[in-house]
Amino acid sequence: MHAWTAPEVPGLPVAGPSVQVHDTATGGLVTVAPHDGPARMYVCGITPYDATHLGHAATYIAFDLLNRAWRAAGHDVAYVQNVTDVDDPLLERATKVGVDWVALAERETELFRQDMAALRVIPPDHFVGAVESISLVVDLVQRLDAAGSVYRVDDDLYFSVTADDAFGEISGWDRDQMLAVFGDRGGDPERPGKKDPLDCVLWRAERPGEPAWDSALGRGRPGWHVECTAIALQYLGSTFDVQGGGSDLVFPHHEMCASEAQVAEPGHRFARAYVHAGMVGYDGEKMSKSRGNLVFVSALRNSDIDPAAIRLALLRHHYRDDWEWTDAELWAAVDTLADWRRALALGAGAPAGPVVSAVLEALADDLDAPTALEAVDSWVAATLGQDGLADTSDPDAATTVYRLLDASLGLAL
Ligand code: 5CA
Ligand code: ZN
Repeated sequence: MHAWTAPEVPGLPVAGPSVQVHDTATGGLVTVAPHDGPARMYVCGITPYDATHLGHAATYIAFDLLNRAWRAAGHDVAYVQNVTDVDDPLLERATKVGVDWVALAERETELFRQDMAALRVIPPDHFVGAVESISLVVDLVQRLDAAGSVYRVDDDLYFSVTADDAFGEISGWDRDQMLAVFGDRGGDPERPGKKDPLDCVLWRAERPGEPAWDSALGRGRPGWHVECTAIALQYLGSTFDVQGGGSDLVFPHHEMCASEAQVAEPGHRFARAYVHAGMVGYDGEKMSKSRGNLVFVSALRNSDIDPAAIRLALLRHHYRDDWEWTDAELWAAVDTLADWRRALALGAGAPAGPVVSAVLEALADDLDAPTALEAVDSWVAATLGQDGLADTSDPDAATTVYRLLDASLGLAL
């Protein structure tokens, strides 16, 4: 499917440093850089039944920082994102509100595109729906079957997690931890007939009233995890640099994706790094569609909030932290942007070189946007505040800082 309109990304006067991010699988910082060709990134996309709340926005902006840090370091980037446009939660919502599931998915996906464009998130090169990927999923399930890792419960097909010796290495969790969340995150640990409670559905046979497609696996629809595995393998190859998403995807989603891929492509690690954004909360709980405690990007946009202020408010938090959205932080961001625009309107200002280095270094160091923003705050304070700037004033400072904010932070002022 089509993505959204790409923002302009201006060039920078200097190249950024090589980029390090926190890898969940190893628990430490790793350098992420292309091995041959572009840097390759897969970020798990939305399930389009209730588009873009601020938690989604924070996660996609985090990976947008990585995209921009890679570009600043001189790399080309190949970026793929899926849309889970057929899955249980989407079908349940469509039934509940009495709309056609296809229409619901299309409407919410379109809203997501508009939100991402407004927030100046660089679009993926491939924005791929599950429905349009059914043949990829069927092929992959057949390969997994040939590798002996698929079995049947009634007419549903399951992946045997014991087929991958490395199962568990992404989350690092023990079985009790896995079992504690599996049922709440799309799994069915209690289903009779499974070989291991943690095994996951690859192909779900048709149920009355549910959509289904004819295939060599019988009539049915894809399971969730295998959708991302199939799309990533197709568009990025057997090994790529980063798989990303929110921390709610560490287990089972990214664990299952990795195991399925590693059974289908023996000897290849799926992603070199697994990068996870913290959860944004609101009113004391994780912001989630099932809890209904949502603040929508589109609602803020419809109230004439500058999307750059939304983006700035989100960037004030490190992407790995769990934190709570408050309206006060949004209003603070609105005020900050007014100050920044005043400083930039002066043209000349405090020397730009140090703020360029500080921002690029902070972002290359595990996407540390809060530190980058502090460097900008200091430049703004120095530019607005000082008498005696004349001696050190940089006549082109504003031009450089504009470009810096736009290219590396996605803030086009
Ligand atoms: N379609 C699947 C991924 S394949 C899915 O998780 N969809 S989602 O719509 O539920 O979430 C989309 C992305 O937003 C995921 O990366 C998810 O981890 C992230 N996300 C969801 N809720 C939050 C939240 N409260 N804070 C931060 N990120 C969130
Ligand atoms: Zn996914």
